[in-house]
Amino acid sequence: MPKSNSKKKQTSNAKNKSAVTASPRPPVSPSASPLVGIIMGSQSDWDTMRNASETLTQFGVAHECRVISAHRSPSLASEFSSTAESRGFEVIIGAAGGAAHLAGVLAAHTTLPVLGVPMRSEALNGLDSLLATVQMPGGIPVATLAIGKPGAVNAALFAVSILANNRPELREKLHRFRAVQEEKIRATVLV
Ligand code: AIR
Repeated sequence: MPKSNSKKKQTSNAKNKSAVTASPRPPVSPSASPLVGIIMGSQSDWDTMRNASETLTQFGVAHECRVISAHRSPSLASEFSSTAESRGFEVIIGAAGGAAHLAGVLAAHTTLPVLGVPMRSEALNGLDSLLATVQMPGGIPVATLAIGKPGAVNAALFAVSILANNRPELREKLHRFRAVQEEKIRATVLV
């Protein structure tokens, strides 16, 4: 992970944003001091998970996006998760489809909060991913969000809520986000 002299943990990283919008691949190390790890089981999950990355960027939250498979690269999954806390991460988002064990495996190796996002699968439309992610045994929690894009966006918003517990400026941004959201609904006119 590249280091930077920046003292700020939440940065609106312009370089990161252009990588997110211009590249079809998840950026591996988009910011110097990432607070949130967005981990996905395959490159094919990026189209969905870029929504999580873009939401965090909108809030100015430094994050890192990576492809790590619980099945195809199990030792990388345990290595990432078991060292995440000491590297300054505060929340991990784990997204996978089908036999979606990634979030659970990440959670098994850390006490950081792990948010699971089930990917919409071809065979079962994401029901397999949902059940594989949500049905954790008691003792190792994964907070599971909705299937697909709404889950990706909400995982990022949930991560912001967690970080906002001791960052008043993020709490304020969340209040503003909700106010704008409500204002759009109030202003909606059906023709
Ligand atoms: N996957 C990858 N390793 C383990 C799992 N469960 C998931 C990915 C992706 C799906 O398998 O998260 O949603 C299909 O991956 P691919 O690479 O075949 O497109």
